[in-house]
Amino acid sequence: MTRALILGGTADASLLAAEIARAGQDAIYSYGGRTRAPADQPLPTRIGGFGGVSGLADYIRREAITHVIDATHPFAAEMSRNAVDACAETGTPLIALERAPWTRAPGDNWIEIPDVNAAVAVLPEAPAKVFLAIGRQHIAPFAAKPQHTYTLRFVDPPETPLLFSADVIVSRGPFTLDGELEMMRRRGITWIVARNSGGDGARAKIDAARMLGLPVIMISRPRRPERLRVESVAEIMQWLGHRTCLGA
Ligand code: 3Y8
Ligand code: NAP
Repeated sequence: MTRALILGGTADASLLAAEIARAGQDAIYSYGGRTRAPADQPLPTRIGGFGGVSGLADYIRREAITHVIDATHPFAAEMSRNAVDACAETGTPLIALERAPWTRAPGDNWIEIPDVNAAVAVLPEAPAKVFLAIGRQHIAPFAAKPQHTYTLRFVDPPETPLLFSADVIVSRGPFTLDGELEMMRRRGITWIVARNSGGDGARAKIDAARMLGLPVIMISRPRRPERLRVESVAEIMQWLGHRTCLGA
């Protein structure tokens, strides 16, 4: 009897959960507990870490999980590593639902960098208006260049004072092109810092930057462990043994 664990937290994971619920497949949806009010899912849901590799392995055994689907974000590298190790330890089949990275289109002005710390060095010395679309966990390095006017975007309001003065937009996405264009024009944004998340939920800012001719400091994805990886919900359903209508 199949019982799947979805490591979720992304728009794609929500789409998968809806398909799995429609198919009547026994599954549990898991959030890391990063946001105060994560979106409801049509499946039994757990929230919070497992307690490392051993905690996840114990969970898999205790809950008699037969399949694990890593549908976390491309930057959730630790969760993905833990899933590979825990599934190897318990002999549980694992697959990743991972969307392709965004690629440059004609007109894009990207400066690609390996990690967020390199982003600060790319910013100019002269004061600029910078949109940091990288959430809250990795903004500390920007305190090194307080001369800029920063706009941050968080899912939840900040609980602690920021390390530098900045204007915070509280919004969980997905975002629209018109909304991003209006925000960037109104704030006179001249630089954007983004992670190469891929997917549609946060792509609008990249398209808006191109239309406005703005430079994007694009943080490349961290290396992820090798594991079976697909890009569509239909392929996950087939992996679980469900026939899906062709071209789904
Ligand atoms: C808790 C689940 C949906 C979900 C929306 C997608 C789309 C918006 C792209 C910008 C970039 C950012 C951030 C972002 C994206 C979607 C999707 C995606 C980027 C939720 C969610 C959880 C999280 C965690 C949160 C992180 C933060 C990152 C904001 C839910 C809304 C910036 C990543 O406050 C915090 O601590 C937030 C932490 C990890 C990265 C960071 O370091 O701050 N996501 N995002 C998941 C959990 O607890 O397991 O609350 O409902 C999911 C979404 N995030 O259904 O449409 O591509 O999936 N999320 C980045 O790309 O850099 C926003 O603002 O343009
Ligand atoms: P991470 O750094 O890879 O993981 C850190 C720890 O958080 C993991 O070791 C695990 O704790 C716990 N964790 C992460 N995802 C979990 C999940 N879905 N269910 C249960 N525990 C989870 O993860 P992250 O980058 O902070 O991302 C956290 C969540 O936000 C994930 O669900 C991810 O899909 C979502 N998200 C992240 C980003 C991003 O930019 N990173 C963007 C959008 C959405 P234990 O070791 O204790 O098990």
